[in-house]
Amino acid sequence: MLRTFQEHRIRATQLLDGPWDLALDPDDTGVREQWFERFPHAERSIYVPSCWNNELNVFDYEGVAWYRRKIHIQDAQHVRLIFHAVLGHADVYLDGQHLGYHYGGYTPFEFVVPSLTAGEHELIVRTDSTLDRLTIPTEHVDWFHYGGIIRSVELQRLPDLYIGQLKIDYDLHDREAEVGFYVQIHSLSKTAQTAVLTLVEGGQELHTESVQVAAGQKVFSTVKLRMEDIRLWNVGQPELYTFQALIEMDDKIDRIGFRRIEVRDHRITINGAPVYLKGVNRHEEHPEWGFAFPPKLMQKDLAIIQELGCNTVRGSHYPQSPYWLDLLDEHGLVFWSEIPMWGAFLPNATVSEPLFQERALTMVGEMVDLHYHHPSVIFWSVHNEIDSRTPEAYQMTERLVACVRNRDTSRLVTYATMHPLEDILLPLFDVIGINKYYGWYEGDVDGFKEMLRQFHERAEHMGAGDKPVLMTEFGGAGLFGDVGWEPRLFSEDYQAELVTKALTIFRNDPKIGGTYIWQFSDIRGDLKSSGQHFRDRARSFNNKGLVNEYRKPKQSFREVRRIYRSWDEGAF
Ligand code: ADA
Repeated sequence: MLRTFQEHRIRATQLLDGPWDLALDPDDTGVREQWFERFPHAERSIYVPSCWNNELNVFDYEGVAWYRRKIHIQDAQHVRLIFHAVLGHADVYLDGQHLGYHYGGYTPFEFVVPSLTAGEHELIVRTDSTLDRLTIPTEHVDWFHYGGIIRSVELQRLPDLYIGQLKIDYDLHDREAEVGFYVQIHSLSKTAQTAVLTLVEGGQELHTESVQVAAGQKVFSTVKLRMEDIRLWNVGQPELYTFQALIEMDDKIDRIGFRRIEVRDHRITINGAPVYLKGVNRHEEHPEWGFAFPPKLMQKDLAIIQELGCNTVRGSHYPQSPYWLDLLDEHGLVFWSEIPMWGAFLPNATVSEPLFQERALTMVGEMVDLHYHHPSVIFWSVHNEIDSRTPEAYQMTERLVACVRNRDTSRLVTYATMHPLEDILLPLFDVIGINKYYGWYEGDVDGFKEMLRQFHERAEHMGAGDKPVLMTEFGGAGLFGDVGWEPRLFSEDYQAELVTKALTIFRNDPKIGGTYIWQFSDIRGDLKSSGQHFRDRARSFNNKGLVNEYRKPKQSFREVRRIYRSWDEGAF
């Protein structure tokens, strides 16, 4: 299931979930034909969506893999194939014809195939999960990056005139909104057509108009409507509006929430009121599913995160599933969305490479497009822990921030720095995220106090002293079940004490607007890129979770629950 609500009532859609043929191609020798001639009956079958690294004997496989399945088309028709997420490089072939290529991992891409004939068709996807110096993330990354088709592939049947896109935005003044609807209508017809476009909300027709579409063309229709007595979305107050754009043979449904995001006095404000952010970093990952995280478990993650007393989640380190964001929208938690540019060991030379930058810009654009309607998303983050001390980083970051602001000015643009005392990027952002591990990788937990003192001074000096600062990562490992009388390194006790002390320090700093503990759950580590430093990944896991990888609570969970629940959102 892709969303918690139906996106189409008229358009016929089908998920191609289920068994696909899979052939691994470790030497990258195959052209498409050779592969499936060599494996006419397929090497193995794999359930899509999934990650192949969760199957037997492919635990560590990084490289090329071919997927294949048949699709059956009843009567000749136009079809749209949407790949909701394929890790790394993806090439798609239909009946031997190359439909296109996509690079990414966590955002959808699609192909429209007009007039596909009735009968059986062969769909093949070549995926390549290889990381190198110009992929995002690069070969140096500290989470297991997996391979495969991780979100559903969707087959839609399109009429001659169809809705290509529905984008909704608004200007909010108190409880009045000017709402803009941008509807893209495409024609696959050989003759000019007229569409009657209707906009509906809550069973009520808001607007109707005729739109002329020339043969084979697309038109944008812009409709501006004033809405009054708006029910505002906020933390713990998940007021949502569902809109449907309709033409005769087609429709598209989407959902938004009305709220205003700003910053004031080192705080994030929603609808004018400050919200202190109590959060965790969440990887959308599980030992059985990898990144193909099932909706049922998302519901459980949400329940645990709510139990913890959180009002926010950072989606570390890539755009997470729309289903997950639907849940956050519906329960009134706010979300930080980011692209997988993970920089702790990213060579500085890489950030100036045109291909690297182009990939990053595409990823940022696709992230914003994917999550644009979710009221829970209030931060767009462009990178994590790159070397933010250099002119190369500045130049690339300027481009990324401009790319976000060109698409969306209603949210805050941010990043997470690991060099707070030397960082030159502070002025580029609305909000600064700091990742630091006092009490784990460096010094004593009290080191946070001096670091923050110096940071605030420096931020002031750089003209960035007013910006809200969020502690976006801090924490330490605690091996599940290792409980004792004293806080030894790697014990649950040590982790609980470290996190508790750190939270108290941040809470007493009026310039800190919120905290995201590293991390919600233990995750699988990436051993290939592990240097000496990552010898601390016992069990090959990053063990800094408040819950283990099966979501069982550690002592730190109970301590954080006590603390977060005692903090009132608006009280600071
Ligand atoms: C970094 C990084 C995280 C994780 C963490 C850790 O801050 O952003 O992805 O690797 O360190 O556990 O060391």
